[in-house]
This record gives sequence, structure tokens and C-alpha cells, in this order.
Amino acid sequence: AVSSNAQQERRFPDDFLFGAATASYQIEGAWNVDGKGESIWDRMTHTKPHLIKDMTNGDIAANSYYNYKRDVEMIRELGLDAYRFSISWPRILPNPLAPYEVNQAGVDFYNNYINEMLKYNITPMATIYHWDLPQKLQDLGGLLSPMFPEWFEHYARVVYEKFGDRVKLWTTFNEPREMCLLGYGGDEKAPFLNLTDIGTYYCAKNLLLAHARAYHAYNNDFKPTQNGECGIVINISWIGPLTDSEEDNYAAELKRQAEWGIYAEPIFSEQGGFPKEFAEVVAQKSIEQGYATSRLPELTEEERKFIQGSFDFLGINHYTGYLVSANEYKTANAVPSLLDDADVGVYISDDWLPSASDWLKMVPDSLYNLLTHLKDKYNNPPVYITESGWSEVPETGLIDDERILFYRTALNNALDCLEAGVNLKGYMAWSLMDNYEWIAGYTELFGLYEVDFKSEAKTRTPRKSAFVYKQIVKTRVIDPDYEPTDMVMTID
Ligand code: GBH
Repeated sequence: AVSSNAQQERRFPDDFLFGAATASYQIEGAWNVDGKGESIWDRMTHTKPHLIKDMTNGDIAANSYYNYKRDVEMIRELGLDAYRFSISWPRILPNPLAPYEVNQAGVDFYNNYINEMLKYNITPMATIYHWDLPQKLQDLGGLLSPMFPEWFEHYARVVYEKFGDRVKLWTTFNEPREMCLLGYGGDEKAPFLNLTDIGTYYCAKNLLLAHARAYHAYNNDFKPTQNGECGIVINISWIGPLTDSEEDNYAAELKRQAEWGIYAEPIFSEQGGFPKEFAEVVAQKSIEQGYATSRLPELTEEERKFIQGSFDFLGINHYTGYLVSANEYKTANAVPSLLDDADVGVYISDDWLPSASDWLKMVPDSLYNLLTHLKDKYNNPPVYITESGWSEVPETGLIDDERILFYRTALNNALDCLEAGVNLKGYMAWSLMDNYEWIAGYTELFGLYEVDFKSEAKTRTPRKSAFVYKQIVKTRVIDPDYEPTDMVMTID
């Protein structure tokens, strides 16, 4: 172990981008205000509230549509370099099939938001799509429609056009896995389609094509004048082998390919296309199951080339990890599905601290293991950690010592990565404030700031972790002994 003195000498470079992240549906509220159209999360939470743990929705959430100046003030209090936020598609294009019918009130909102950030030298990083699809496009098939890439490119062009003079860091999609596996192949995210056999894979193909269209649109038509960068955000857990055996190593690789490789490999690998071993397994199983072709659709040579290399950087949402075994810890997967295709066992150690979310454990070296793995795999692309964070139950309140431990652990990993030569350019905490945690409603909270959802004003109060994060950002050093002297927040 490194002594605390030696650790204190390890610094983040001055140009390392520290930030915090949020997403439109989770914070904005104002779901039907000023011409905004209906999204799939509006529809789903209104018509099927029982799917949400506490039967709540994002109709009001943290009400950031009205509180955005306070949100930017919080970023100033924390002394952050950047703010990652997402743009609501139905707020910009309530009639999404008429992409030139732009909702001016929606544009005004994001203009005000972005200008408020720039006023204080905060770098905006915009997510073009973070799960709030216009319901109208879902009615036409959503991400399963072959039209989807065209719809998405139209929308992306609108936001580049409106905001690209000021936004220089763009990401197309947030977390393909959550949309495709859990939304189309499962029933844990809108649109809850549960098309287990092919939903995930058809979604993945259309998403990759849509991403590539939006990337090339930016690269060809906006980058020359706007000079920004465009990437994608993929959620990647660290997945390691349970033992050093060849079988467990192969099982872990297969699971990595299934969980994130199907989205990352076509974009970031040298050769492009879906990951080889996994594609072979799905093809083989599909035939055995009586399908005419592989359930994982082919990419034509032209599509493969179009998608390959469509990035300026890789955004990674990283929270946790687990170990994989070829034979042990398996659970039955009765139906054709991604989980059955990568039919491996998953092991989670009792030593890993649990959070308020069942999927989130504190895995001490996961960020380091992951980023060094990706460095070698994809030739060291520029990487931003676009989300990283820890959930607590509401009762935890303001003294969130486990979250502090999580951030110190993750950021120590980040320093290890910098020393190992990983091209890591920034780190965004999830989340700036408590927000609507999808099907968990308001029962699992990730905020550096607590939000009093019962109050009219949706009052924000800094947690202890906010002071610790602020100190790290200010000094560029992780002091393991730092304790805030009081809980009074100021703008330095
Ligand atoms: C992110 O998802 C989201 O981008 C963000 O909106 C969200 O609020 C935040 O993180 C916290 O959850 O895979 O079947 O076990 C994090 C990704 C979401 C991955 C939940 C694991 C659990 C379902 N995680 N998911 S499953």
C-alpha cells in the first residue's frame, strides 16, 4: 500500500476535466410545458406506474427546467470544469418527423442553460440522446425501425446547428446496453418490449448506424466550422475471469463481448464489425434454435466501414464489476436471449460493499482494470469517464461516507490509469444532484447534492461528498484524511 504522503503527491493534470453529469428526463420536469412532446418515459410512467418501484415519474423531478441557474451555481460551488447534461428530443422536436419544425421554447431553454455555463467558464458536454425518445417515433418502431438512423441524424443536425457554436463536446447515445438489452430485449427500461431473442441485436445494429450517421454529419458538416468533438457513451462494467483457467478466461471474454463489445467493437476496433467469438456463438445457437439466420444481424461491408472509426473519443459510464465463470454460478436462461447466448456464471464477492442499487457494488480496482484493458484493446483512444457514482437510500441524508469512499477509490484508480499511460481526459461524477432513477423512482439516490423532492422549490443541499469532491477538484490531489470543517458551501 502507498503511504498517504506519497499518495498526496499524485496529482491530476490541470487540464484534466472534472465534472458532474445529469440527464434531461431525470432532472428537468416540465414534461408537458412550452410545447414539449411526449416521450416514451412520459407515456410509460403515466400508463403503467406499477412498473416503477415507488409508482413515481419524472413529471417534476428536480424541476431543473426552472432551476437551471441554481444547478449551474452548484457546479460553480463545486469548482467543476465541465457539466454533462442531455438534450430532450421531444422538447426540441415535438413533431419529430418534421425535423425543421423546431420548438423554439425548447431551444431557448438549452440556450439559456448553455449560456449560463459559459458565463462561468464551465465546459458543456451534451448528450444528444439519454433515453427520452419521442413517443411518436416509438409508435413507428423506435430503435427497431430501419428508419431510426435517419430520424436520429435529422435530430442530431438540429442540435449541432442550434448549439454547436458553443457546445464542443458531443456524445450521441448514452448507454446502448441499457436501451437495447433492457428496453428492447428486456423489460427494465422503456419501451419495455421484452423481445428477448432479437430485440437487443436489431436495436444494436440500428443504434450503431444512427450513431455513425450523427458522427459523420458532425464530422463532415459541422466540425470544420465548429471545431468540436463527437463520441458515444458506453456503459462498461469490469468483467474479469473468476479463476485463471482457460475456460473462465474465455467465458469472461464472451461475456464482455455480449455486454459491451457488441456496441464498442464495431466503432473502436481496428477491424470493425461485431465481436467475432460472440457472433459465432449467436449464429450457431440461432440455427440450432430453428431461426433461418443468426439473431445477430449482419453488417454489410459498407456498414462495417461506415461505423468503424466513427469517434473522436470514448465516453465510459463505469460503476462496478463482477467475475465470470464458465461452469459455476450459472442461472437458467430458458429462452433464446443475449443472456442465454453468453451462457456463463456471474460471481459477486461478499467483500464488495453494497450500495442502495442491487447491481452496484464497490469493486476496488474495477476502473483501473477496465481502462488498462481498453487501452490495449483499442489502441489507447481518448477516454472520458462520463459517469461514475454511488447510490444511497434517501434516509442516508447528508453524511454519505460510503459515497466518499467510492469517489476516492475510483479517483485513485484514475490516477493509476494516468500513470499507466491511459489517455484519460476527464471524470464526471454521477450525479450532480438526486434525480429520478428510472424504474427505481426516487428510492436510490446518487446526488452530490441532496434534493428535497417534497419541497416546492426542490431545494438542493450539498452532501459531505460534495465538499470532498470539491477539495479534490481544487487541489488536484486526493487527500485521504480530508474532512470538511463545516457544511457551509461557498463559491471560491
Ligand atoms: C446510468 O446507468 C445511467 O446513465 C443513468 O441515467 C443512471 O441514473 C445512472 O447510471 C445510475 O443508475 O443490468 O439487468 O442488472 C447505469 C447502468 C443501470 C447498469 C442499471 C446496470 C441494472 C440492471 N446500470 N443496470 S441489470
